[in-house]
Amino acid sequence: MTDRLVIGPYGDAARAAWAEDGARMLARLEDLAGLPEDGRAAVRALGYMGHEPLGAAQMDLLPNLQVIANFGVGYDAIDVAAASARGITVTNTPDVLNDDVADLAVGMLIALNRGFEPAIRAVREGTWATQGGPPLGRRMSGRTIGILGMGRIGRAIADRLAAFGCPVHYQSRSPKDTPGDWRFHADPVELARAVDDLVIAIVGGEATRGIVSAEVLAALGADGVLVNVARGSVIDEPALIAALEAGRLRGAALDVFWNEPEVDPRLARAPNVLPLPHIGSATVETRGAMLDLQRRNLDAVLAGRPALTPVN
Ligand code: 8YV
Repeated sequence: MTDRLVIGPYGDAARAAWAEDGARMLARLEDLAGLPEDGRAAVRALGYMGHEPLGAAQMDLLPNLQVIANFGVGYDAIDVAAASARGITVTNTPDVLNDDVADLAVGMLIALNRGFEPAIRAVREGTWATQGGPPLGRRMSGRTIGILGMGRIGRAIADRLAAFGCPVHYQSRSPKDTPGDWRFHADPVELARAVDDLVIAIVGGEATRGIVSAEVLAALGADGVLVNVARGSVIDEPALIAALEAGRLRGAALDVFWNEPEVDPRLARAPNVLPLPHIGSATVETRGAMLDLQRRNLDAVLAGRPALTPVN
């Protein structure tokens, strides 16, 4: 009976790697309860890929669990306090995805400001020939950009934007060691008021739920665009929909949503929204590096060594 259990919608390459490790695989968290008791008792290491809440109820189904290795840097789906109370180590996959998520955020900002979507449509639907090109976009280089959350990913985004000549402002719990001309704001509303566009790179979880409030959106203003590569939970989604529908915000590029993979049709279909299916880390290179780190975390704990990237 195997001591490794893996849960989540892994692709073929990852499934082959887990099979090499002798891991048992389940597609969904809810399948856990269907495992026989002796199979659950054998599990000492759990690899998790997903955003469904994994809490005390699931942990108690695995009485000998020593480690939960999350496939992702954000571990807001996992009840870390419940894990700690049970002596379970939780690990994540930091750093290996910084470049991909930052590349995507900058791409989203350019795509919104330059109007990629109406431009692509003009070619595909033939209106370029009949009605001329799409409406003019806006210059992205030089726009003042606010970054909400100056962690490792926020920093990678800001470094790229600095190269575009964009003045950088940011909000985080405390000022960070950044180039001298980057401006710190303690308050998200103040940050939104000071910038043209806002990029969200803050951690998810209860502490940041709804931090991008109606007030923040109002402060960003009708010429502003919003980019979210963090978690859907950080935005007050109904307030965002209202602002977009009323033209109180120029646009939003969203890689994450409240109820993903279900997306509110008002966001999925709005012409001023660029919706993406949570692809921040979704490259061959980065997903491979994330899997490697996740597997090495499981191996380390099972071998009695310290985890490589623990969060508790
Ligand atoms: C997901 C992510 O892990 O790293 C994170 O926090 O959100 C992503 O990389 C990935 O989509 C698998 O769910």
